[in-house]
Amino acid sequence: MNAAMIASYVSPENLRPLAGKFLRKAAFALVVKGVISAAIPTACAQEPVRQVALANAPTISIDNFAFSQPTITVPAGTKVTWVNHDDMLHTVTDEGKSFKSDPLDSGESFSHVFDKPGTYKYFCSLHPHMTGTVVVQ
Ligand SMILES: [Cu+2]
Repeated sequence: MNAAMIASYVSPENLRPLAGKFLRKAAFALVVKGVISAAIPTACAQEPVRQVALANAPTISIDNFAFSQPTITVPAGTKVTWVNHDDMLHTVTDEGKSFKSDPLDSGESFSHVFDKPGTYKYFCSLHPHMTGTVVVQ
């Protein structure tokens, strides 16, 4: 291979298609990166805050002789609050006897902090057909 052959091989005409392909790839990568980095901050900024708020202080309503969330799953250390919205006394009573509220009048609430992982089935001792479960992870 002589100098003239090498020169023609690496001439701009030969390099241009390669360079064009490379530049298109690079531009595409930048666009994709831009779209992703533009989308991530909003998703990351909002999601954890909402999840933490829900995870830290879940509230279960008692309405029409039922617990509004029959089953909830929370991390250990979570404080769960029940609020009675019925015009009727209800209790929140653990089957395993680890917690038990006094009879709650309309508008009254009861809270319990779940420190130990496990499945806690509870009911209303005045209306035992009212049941719920707290799963602590
Ligand atoms: Cu009840």
